[in-house]
Amino acid sequence: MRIGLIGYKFMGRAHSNAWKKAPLFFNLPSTPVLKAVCGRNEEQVKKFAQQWGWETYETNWRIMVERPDIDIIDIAVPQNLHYEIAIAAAKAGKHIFCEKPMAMDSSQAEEMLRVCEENGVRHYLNHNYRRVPAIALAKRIIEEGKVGQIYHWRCAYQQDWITDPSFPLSWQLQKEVAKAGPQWDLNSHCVDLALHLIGDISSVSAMMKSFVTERPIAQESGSGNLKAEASGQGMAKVTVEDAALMHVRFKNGAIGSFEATRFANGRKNRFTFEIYGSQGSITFDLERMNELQVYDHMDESGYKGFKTVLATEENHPYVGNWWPAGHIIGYEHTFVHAVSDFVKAIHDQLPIEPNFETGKTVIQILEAGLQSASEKREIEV
Ligand code: SOE
Repeated sequence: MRIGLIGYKFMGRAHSNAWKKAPLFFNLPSTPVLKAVCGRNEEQVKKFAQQWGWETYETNWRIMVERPDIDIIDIAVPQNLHYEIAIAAAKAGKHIFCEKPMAMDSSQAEEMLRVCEENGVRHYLNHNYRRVPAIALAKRIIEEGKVGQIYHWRCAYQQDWITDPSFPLSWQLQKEVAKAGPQWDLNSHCVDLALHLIGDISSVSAMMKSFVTERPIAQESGSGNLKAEASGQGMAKVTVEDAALMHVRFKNGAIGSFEATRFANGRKNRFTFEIYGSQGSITFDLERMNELQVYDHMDESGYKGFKTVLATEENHPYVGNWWPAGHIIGYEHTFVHAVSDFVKAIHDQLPIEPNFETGKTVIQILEAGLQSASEKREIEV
């Protein structure tokens, strides 16, 4: 399967690593070939191609999606470009591996899904945390009925990379490019997992907050890896929120909370969730991503308590392909799991999630959150 990657910054690196590693660690029915990478800056994209082993490069994504020697288009650019690229790629008959958040709004998401279906191409949306072994284990435990009826979902995604008011106005802080702040970037992950682990959401009430409303204008090129440099051209308005809080009702009767912020000083990329049910409970913390905390309400009285399961044993999802038990894995491995599953899904014609259908639902919920915050009322989804 010949890959064409669009974008070569933070996610471009994570995806390149994944395509390279997947056939080495997973028994794939077809080997990904790193055919071409695309970026606007020729000097930089050429260097990237050489460093990461991409056979060729392009500087125009429209040329890239039409290339007959490419089977899969991997979209690793900001979300304002996903719609146009995905539609063109689907029309050109390419399968699509797309970074999150899927799109700028639900009508874009709906059309992306429709055009993929009409053209018979496969689509995968990279909410990579579903493929953290400990999270896949949480799913298994819930499906086995060990949590029972779920009452609560409680989730927080906390970062601190923009708390300094002199951090420049990078693309993530501009509405035209990012659509929203942590509501889109971080809560998209959280909502995807809530749908996966708990179930459908029926209503949303939300609150958004901006703490710093003006920032130095950034250099246009951006430097990737959540960094940016000021251009020296003065200040401009921040057009997205810095923090987003949501409360939801699930269709199965559970209730849930989401806290997504870039203003939690000291928290670099802390993603935690807690699930409380009639038979047991589960908690997860991305900063300890190989572990799952599991509470069994049926344990003998006097011996009840959360236990730490180290999700690195051979019978835990994905990890048997890596190292012996206890030899932990990290962030980048989730991308390897994702591309491996995608290659298998295409080759063996298996279903795969999350996909554009899931993404459309996620975007509808995030949108309802923005609407709820601006109208100050609960919104039915
Ligand atoms: C930045 O907030 C970011 O890189 C997200 O865009 C990713 O999806 C998340 O995995 C880590 O944080």
